[in-house]
Amino acid sequence: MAAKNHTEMWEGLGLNLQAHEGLLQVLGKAYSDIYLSQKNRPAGTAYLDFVMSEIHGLRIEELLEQKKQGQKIIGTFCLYVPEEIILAADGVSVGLCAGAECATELVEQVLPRNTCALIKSFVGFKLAGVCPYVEACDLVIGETTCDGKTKAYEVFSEYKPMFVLEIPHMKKESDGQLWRSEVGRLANKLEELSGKKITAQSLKRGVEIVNGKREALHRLNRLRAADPAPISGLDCLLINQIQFYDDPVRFTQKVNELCDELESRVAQKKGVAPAGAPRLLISGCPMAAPNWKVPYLIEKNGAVIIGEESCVGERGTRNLVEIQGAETREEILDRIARRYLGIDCAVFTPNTERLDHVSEMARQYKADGVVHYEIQFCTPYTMEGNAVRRAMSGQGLPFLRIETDYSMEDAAQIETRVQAFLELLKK
Ligand code: BJ8
Repeated sequence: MAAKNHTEMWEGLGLNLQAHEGLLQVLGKAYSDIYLSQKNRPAGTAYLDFVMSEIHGLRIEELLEQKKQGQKIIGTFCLYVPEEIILAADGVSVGLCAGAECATELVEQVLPRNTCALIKSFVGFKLAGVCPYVEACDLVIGETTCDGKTKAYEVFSEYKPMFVLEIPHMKKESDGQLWRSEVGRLANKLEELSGKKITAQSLKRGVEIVNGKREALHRLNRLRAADPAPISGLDCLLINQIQFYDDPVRFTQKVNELCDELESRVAQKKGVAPAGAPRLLISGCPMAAPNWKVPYLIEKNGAVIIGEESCVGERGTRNLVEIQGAETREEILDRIARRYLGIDCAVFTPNTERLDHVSEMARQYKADGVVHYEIQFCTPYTMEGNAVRRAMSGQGLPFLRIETDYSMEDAAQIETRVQAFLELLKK
């Protein structure tokens, strides 16, 4: 995919060059078939095309340059890891969740076959030696969210230095205290790794950067909900995926520029699909890059996705860290901890906030139907699927559950179900 030759850099990172080349070819083809074939895209999406064309090239060059300047590269797998604290330690945060099948045979030698595709994918990318982000990391932060991830990190720690955060599964006062102490432990670890003090001032700067990024995404969420939709759900998903790789300040600026363009498209009623096209909300498991299968099958059949209740979507970005009145390092860490414990991941029990949030998004964005996206073998989200169905039927909203993995084997079957669902919405 990359225009410049980065072979030397990839070799220096220890990538398996042949397997990596194969991956880039598959990715480049998928991107061209799914993204570049879209009609009426806003001009600002050229930035997304550029980032994707250099996702293993120029961005890695930047990271390696930052490393040379003494900054630490920190890999993460979950929204529970506060980027604000990484930035406050002068680090760079990169998301390592992966959305493509990779080295399945090798993975199944170290993980059970019936592990979710997301976990198999990140382990596969490491075992196959095809991810320059993993190789560039100085430290990888895991978390005790679902059992699959928790145990997979034990395996992963055989290959990379890891630090695992304990995430409570309830939200009682004692859970809040445990979580706050974990946030403090993370700050101490990052100070030790970077040799840089985390101060109230550096935390404030981290909060300002990450809040700015989330505010830009809130603006995008409001604009994309117009009818006709000024931008596709596929492009919005990609923006949400890129936020985990791109420099946060540049990303915020680019999203805001795109939003300026979307404002004028909304005013001119210029859409990517005709006004009145079926509007679907997606809810469920995160779709890490390059997992585009289900949104592609939905939008290619004439519907528009007007929101994602997902960690690669609004679940991850909706709340800001409120630091008004917090002055000291510890007070700001309190606020950060509070904000993150508010994330309504399905690993929590009870988790009624998530049902409220899906309902609120469906109402606010005037969804015609909801698609619940479940990665096969993901117990938390698959279990919650019934509760989401009940909540949606209480609102009179048609609901479709799709349980799948990262392969394309079931694409035709999913497409048929999507088409039948869209027919139902017309009635
Ligand atoms: S805060 S959703 S990013 S844990 S799909 S690995 S849950 S078996 S990804 Fe997640 Fe953090 Fe929660 Fe968000 Fe397990 Fe399910 Fe696989 Fe999952």
